Amino acid sequence: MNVTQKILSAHLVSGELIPGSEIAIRIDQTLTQDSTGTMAYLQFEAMGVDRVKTEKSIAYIDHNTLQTGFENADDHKYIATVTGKHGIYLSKPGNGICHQVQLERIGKPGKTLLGSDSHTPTGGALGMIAIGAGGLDVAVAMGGGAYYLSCPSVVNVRLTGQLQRGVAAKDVILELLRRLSVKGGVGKVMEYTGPGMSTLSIPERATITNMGAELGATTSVFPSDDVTAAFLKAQGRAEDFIPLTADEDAIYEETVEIDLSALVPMVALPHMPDNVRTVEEAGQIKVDQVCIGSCTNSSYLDMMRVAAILKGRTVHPDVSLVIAPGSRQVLSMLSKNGALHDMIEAGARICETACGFCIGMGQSPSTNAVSVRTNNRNFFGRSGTKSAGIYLVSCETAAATALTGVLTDPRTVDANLNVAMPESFLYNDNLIIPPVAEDKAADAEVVRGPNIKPFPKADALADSLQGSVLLKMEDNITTDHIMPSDSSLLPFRSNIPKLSEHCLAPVDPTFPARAKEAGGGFLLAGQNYGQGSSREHAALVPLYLKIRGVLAKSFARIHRANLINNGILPLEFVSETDYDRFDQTDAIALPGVRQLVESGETLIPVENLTKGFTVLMKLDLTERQRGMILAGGLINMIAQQNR
Ligand code: MIC
Ligand code: SF4
Repeated sequence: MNVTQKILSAHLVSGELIPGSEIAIRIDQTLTQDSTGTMAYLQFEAMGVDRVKTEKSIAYIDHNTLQTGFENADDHKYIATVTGKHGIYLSKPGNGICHQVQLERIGKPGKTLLGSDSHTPTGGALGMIAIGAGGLDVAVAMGGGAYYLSCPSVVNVRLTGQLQRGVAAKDVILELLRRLSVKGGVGKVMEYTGPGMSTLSIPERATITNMGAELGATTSVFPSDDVTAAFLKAQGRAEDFIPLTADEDAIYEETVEIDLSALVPMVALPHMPDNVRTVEEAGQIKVDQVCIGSCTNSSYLDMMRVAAILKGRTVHPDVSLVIAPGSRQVLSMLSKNGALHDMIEAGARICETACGFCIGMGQSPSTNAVSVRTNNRNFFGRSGTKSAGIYLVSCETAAATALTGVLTDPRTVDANLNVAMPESFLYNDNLIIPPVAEDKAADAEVVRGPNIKPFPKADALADSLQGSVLLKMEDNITTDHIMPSDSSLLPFRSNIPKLSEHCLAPVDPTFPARAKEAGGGFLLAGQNYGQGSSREHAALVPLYLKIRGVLAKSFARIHRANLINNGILPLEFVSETDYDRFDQTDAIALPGVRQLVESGETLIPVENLTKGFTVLMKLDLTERQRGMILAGGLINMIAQQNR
C-alpha cells in the first residue's frame, strides 16, 4: 500500500478504496478558522451535540484580525465561548496562522485531519491525511460523524536530486501547477516519494502540500520519516512520531517525476496560480509591493532566508515590503536571534502573525500596482485592489525583488541561504486555551454579538423547478468571485443577508439585485466552478438568494460538496457544447425533478423554455447526497433522521 491507502484504510468507516467510489472516514482532528468557524459552530450548535467526539479539535483565530469595528471582535468572543463549552481548544489571535500552528504543535503522522479551510492539506507534510471541507462537514466530524468523500486516486510525485541554492520548495509546487494546471489534481491525492524527499525539511514539505490545494487535489501527503521525527523532536513532541512510508511495491494510479536539481525560480503571473513562468522568462517587471508570509511561506526557515537576504541592505525606495511571520513561535524566534532586527533595519513593515494581506485584510496595493507575494492564490480582486496584478513567488525571490524593485532571480544575490533547522524550537502553548471542564460546561455562557445572524436553510426539493439563468460565467470561477472576502466583507462572515449584497459582484455587480428581484433562479458556469476556498458562504449566500441549481461543465470538489450540503443542485453538462446553447436570462425548467432524484436517476432533463429544447444533465449523487438534496441540505437531513 501507499501512505494514502494506509491511512485511509485505517480510518475507513464505509466503502472500499476504489478510486471514484464513495468512502467515509473517521476523523481524528479538526480545525476551524474564524472566517469559516462562526458558521461551522452555529451549525454545530444546531446539531445539539454537547461535547466534541474527536481526539483533538481546535479553533484558530487568524483571518479576521483587523478589528475596524466590533464585528470581528464579537465573532472572536462567540468562537472563544462556544468552543470552550463544547470541548474545543482555542488558538487565540496572535498565536499564528492555523496551518502553521497545526504543523508545529498539533498535527500527528498517521492521523486524519478535517479543516474548514482549503489549505488544511498543509498537514500532509507530517504524514497525515489532512483534508479541507465546508464548515458543516467539519461540524459533523466534531460531533463524531464520518467524513464522506469520493475515494481519490493516488499520484506518485517522485522527487529526485536536490534543490539548488536560491531555488525553493515553492518552485516545486509552482512547477507542478505549470505542468498540471489548477484542475490537474481533481479527485487525486498527490503523494510524494523518491530520494529527493529526504532533502526537504518539514516546513518545505508543508509549502508543497499547502499549495497542492491549488491543483484542486483532495490532499497531498509526504511519508513520515527521519525528517519528520527530527522536526517533532525539535517541537518537543517526539512521542507523536510514528514511522509511515509506502511499501516497496506500492501501486499508484499515475507517476509524475520531478528532478529537484533541474528546477529554477518560478513565478505565477496574474490572475491564476497555474499561470507559471520561470522568473527569467517573466523578465524584470517593475514592482510596487512585496508581501512575505501566509500559510504557504512563513515558517522559521523561510523567514531566516528572507532575513539573510535583507541583512545589511535596504528595501528599494519604490517598494513597500510587508512581512508577516506565520506563527508566534516563528516571530518569537526571529526576535530572539536578531533576524527580526535585520528585517526591520532593511525597511520591512512587520505585520501581525495572521493571514493578513493574503486574504485582503489590509495591505491592498495601489492602483495598477504589481505586487509580488509568497502566498498561494492570486485570484482577481483578492488583494482588495481590482486593478493590481499579484505575482506568486518563493520567499527568496520575494526578498531579492524587494531589494532591487524589479522581479529578481534570488540566485543573483550574495547571501548565506544555508539555514539549519533548529535542534529545538521555542515552543510555548500558552495561547492555546483548553476547553472548559466537562462538568462545568453546562453553565458556560456562549456570547453572541449583534453581527451574528442565523444561517439560511434550504426547503425540501420541490416536485419541479423553474426559473431563469441569472448569470452566465466562464471557466475557473473561484469562490473569491462567488463570495468575495476583502477587509470590508470578512467581518460579515456570520451575517449572510449582508454578504448577499456582494454575491458574484466581481463577475457582474448587478447580480445580487437581479437575483433578489427575480426571487431566485439558476447559475450557468464553465469548468471547475467554485475552485479555491472552502468557504461555505459561496453556497449559503446563493441559497439565501434562492439559487436552486448551478449548471456547469464541472465543479471543484469542496464547493460541489458545499452546494449539496445546502440543498443546491450541481448539474453537469453531458456534452460541453450544450453550455453554448444556454444564455443569460433563458427561462429553464426541471419538470418532475424530485421524483427523478428519488428514483436515483442520474440524467435530469433540463428544458430551455426560451429557446425550446431539452438537454439531459448529469446529477451524479450518492445515496447520502440524494438524501441531502431531497431534504434540503444536511442539517434538514440530520433533523429528519433524529425525529
Ligand atoms: C482562503 O485562502 O481563501 C481562505 C480565506 O483561507 C479560505 C477560507 C475562507 O474563505 O474563509 C480557504 O482557503 O478555505
Ligand atoms: Fe490564510 Fe491565506 Fe492561508 Fe487562506 S491561504 S489560510 S487566507 S494565509
